[in-house]
Amino acid sequence: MSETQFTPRVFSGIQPSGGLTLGNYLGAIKRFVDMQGDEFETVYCMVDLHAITARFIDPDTLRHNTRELCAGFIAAGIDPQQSILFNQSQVPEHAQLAWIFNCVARMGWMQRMTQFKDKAGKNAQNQSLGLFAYPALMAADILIYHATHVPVGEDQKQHVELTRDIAIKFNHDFGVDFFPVTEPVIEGAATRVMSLRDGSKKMSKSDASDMSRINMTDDADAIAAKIRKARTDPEPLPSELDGLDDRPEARNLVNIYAALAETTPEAVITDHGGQQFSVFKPALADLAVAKLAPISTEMSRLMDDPGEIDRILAHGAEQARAITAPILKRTYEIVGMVGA
Ligand code: AQP
Repeated sequence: MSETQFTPRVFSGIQPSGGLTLGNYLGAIKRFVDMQGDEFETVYCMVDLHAITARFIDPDTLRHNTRELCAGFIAAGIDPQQSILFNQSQVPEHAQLAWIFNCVARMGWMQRMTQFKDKAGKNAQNQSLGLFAYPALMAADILIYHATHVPVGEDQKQHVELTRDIAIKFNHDFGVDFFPVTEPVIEGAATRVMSLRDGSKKMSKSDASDMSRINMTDDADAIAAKIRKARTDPEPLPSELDGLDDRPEARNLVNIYAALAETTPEAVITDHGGQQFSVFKPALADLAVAKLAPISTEMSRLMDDPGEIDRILAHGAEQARAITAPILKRTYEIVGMVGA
């Protein structure tokens, strides 16, 4: 383990690959907000270079998604005065360090990444090289800040472990103690929000069915309709938490309730155990609307002034580069690049 004292610094990012979902909010953004404060420097990124790995998005849509994601961060409580907020492509050191990490990471490590297998499916030969190399870019995103903590949803755990392996191998190969061994922060009741249509699948912005997810831009009627139609089983909620063990859809709704109410699944079962879904779902819909509607209203207000969003992102990129430029320069020196 590292003996160097690194500045406590949080980095995390979200792809502007579509609209924000409740999964992104509960698994990531809400946690990002919780980590703002005196304990850490906080750096949050719209990872637009990642967003083109699965396929190129229409350019206007990508620009819209990036601005909307920034609006979502701010509407949910990320304060650009307190956190650095920017889009990845404007800080070139991310991609530059990623190249070095492409040369650190081993093919065998990358071939074990389950996200690539899930996204590529049976069509791996036809995927972009960028999708395969995604985790090395993610490691660069984190380590170009010497970030010590990364709040993510459960699905990103393996990528953070790979980031740790890359840091350890680089430090070992060059006999330095330069990159921190970053800690994943995977906490809370909703580290893996599942699809509303299939309790075995993660809620995702790219799922073909809009009914599978709650979008952060959905209005109250859409949120209530999606929760009402969410797939469940015919049994009432159990009176003990372990009664949810083989009931993934019911478990998902309880977890969502707990995360939105900032309580535990145990407490939700204490209050709602024994209820039919015809009673629990409207209670969940009311809670979701109460928590999400103010965010979506603020998002659309911010989206009325895209120039202001662009100014926030440009300022964030400048602040980010003040951290990343010296770290890249030192990396190049360690590796032996003349002129670094
Ligand atoms: N369903 C989820 N539950 C909890 N956390 C989630 N996250 C995503 N979905 C859930 C967390 O959100 C952060 C950003 O994820 P991302 O947008 O970079 O990529 P992703 O994980 O691939 O998310 P999506 O929605 O499934 O995007 P697409 O469809 O474009 O691939 C991460 O911290 C992630 O854990």
